[in-house]
Amino acid sequence: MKRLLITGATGQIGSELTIALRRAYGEANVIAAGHRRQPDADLVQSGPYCTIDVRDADCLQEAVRRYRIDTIFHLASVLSAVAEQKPQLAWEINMGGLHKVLEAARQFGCAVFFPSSIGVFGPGTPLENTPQVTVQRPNTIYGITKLAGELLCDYYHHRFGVDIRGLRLPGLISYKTPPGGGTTDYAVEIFYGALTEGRYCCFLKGNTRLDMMYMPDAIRAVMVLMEAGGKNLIHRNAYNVTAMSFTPEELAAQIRRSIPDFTMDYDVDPVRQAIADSWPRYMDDSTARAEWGWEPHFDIVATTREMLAHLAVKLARQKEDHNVTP
Ligand code: VAH
Repeated sequence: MKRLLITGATGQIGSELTIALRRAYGEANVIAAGHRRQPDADLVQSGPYCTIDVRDADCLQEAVRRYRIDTIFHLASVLSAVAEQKPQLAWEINMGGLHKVLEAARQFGCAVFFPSSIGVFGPGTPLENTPQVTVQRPNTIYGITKLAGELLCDYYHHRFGVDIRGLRLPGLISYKTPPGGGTTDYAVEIFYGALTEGRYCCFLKGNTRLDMMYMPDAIRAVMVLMEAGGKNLIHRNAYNVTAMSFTPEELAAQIRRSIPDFTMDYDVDPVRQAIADSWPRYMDDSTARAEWGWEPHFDIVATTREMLAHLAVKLARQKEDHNVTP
């Protein structure tokens, strides 16, 4: 990989993946592309940035040509909860955008990273120790686009030889960007609530168990997968990967070990609860471990410690900037 394009670079994964890739491959070789959200200073000051609507094939191909791209990290997507509110837009962006990225990759000989999700599973899937290969009948538009995306990626790999690789990512926990409309957003919002108000009102039931991962583990998984030797990648579109599985109650208890007075109450969102209930409790990620050496580094204890420490610094800096700003 030498010249990288990241779509959705202003999102939760993209904003951190861009910085990590720029450190690894050189700032000038990593082109960040956003559309809806405004890029933050880090992103614009650390390397090239351009605006791309992934539904616009000409704009996408012009960027691939102009920047001599050889690898596309395609992160632009509508997340699960927003997708249920806007299913037509979700299909346009999640499927239409992916198809245009795959066409650009086919025409210009690029490799592609595709972020699939635990959302590809649904009713009928074994939700405990969910296998790499199993029943996949998602009943959310988000899950349908991610499953169709996996199949389309496999088609472009086998039919046109495009080097595409993907991960079925769990809920991702990070402190750098605010949550973007996903079902697992509670696992990020809870830390803001704990540090700013000492409390949080959770939109999922306290016993809702889901796979989760701290963002640095996700970033490392993407980079290790994209550098792995292609011949070993049998299940390339896409690998189950997870780092931990917990419930809101368990995460709250972990936070109370640092903030004893933290309290949580519940106002369950039926839409996001129904989505969460259709997703795995915990996946079997042994295939990723076997085919390209996946290994998580952060469990719930380390993630909670890291999130509270980094978010406290971020919030203090925002408060300072707010007080200083005339
Ligand atoms: C969502 N955070 O909730 C995303 C992710 C597995 C969850 O795909 O939609």
